[in-house]
Amino acid sequence: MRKSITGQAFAAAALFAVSVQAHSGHGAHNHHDHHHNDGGHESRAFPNPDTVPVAEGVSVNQCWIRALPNRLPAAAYFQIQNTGAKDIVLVGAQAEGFGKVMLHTHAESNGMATMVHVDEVVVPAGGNFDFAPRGHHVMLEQADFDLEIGSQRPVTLWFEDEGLSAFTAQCDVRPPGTVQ
Ligand SMILES: [Cu+2]
Repeated sequence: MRKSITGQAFAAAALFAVSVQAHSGHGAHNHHDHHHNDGGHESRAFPNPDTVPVAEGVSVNQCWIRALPNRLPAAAYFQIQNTGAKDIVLVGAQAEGFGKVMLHTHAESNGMATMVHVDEVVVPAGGNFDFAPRGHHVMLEQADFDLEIGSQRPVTLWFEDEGLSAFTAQCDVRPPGTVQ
């Protein structure tokens, strides 16, 4: 069951574009009823990150992935730092081995916690933005392998200005119960 929540105002709405899709009725992080076709929110296609410049003044730190068993959707968390003089706009993410990668945040709808798709996140010049549990996360879905606790996996974040730039972070894979 999905419904549009276009136009709904969130507390942090100033920081990210209006989300257009709610994942209603889910438990905290169980996206197991996702279908392949997600009503217009297929992962955006990005080129090979090696072919685009590294985002200037941008770093992605302390990245980790909360793994779930049985290849259930996992979530990646990190801090984006922008030491540059211009705001930067995160427009997507990509991760090897996952068929679908999306920017998500949490929101409340009719008293129910839901996850909503985020089109972009602005990281202000000289500022930072946290992807953290209960907030923004990169949803990693349709894994074609088992995430191994203690290993590292690359997650690429895409930024858009006049053109695309990328930053690939190595993310520590942590157990399901990890909260920090
Ligand atoms: Cu999510």
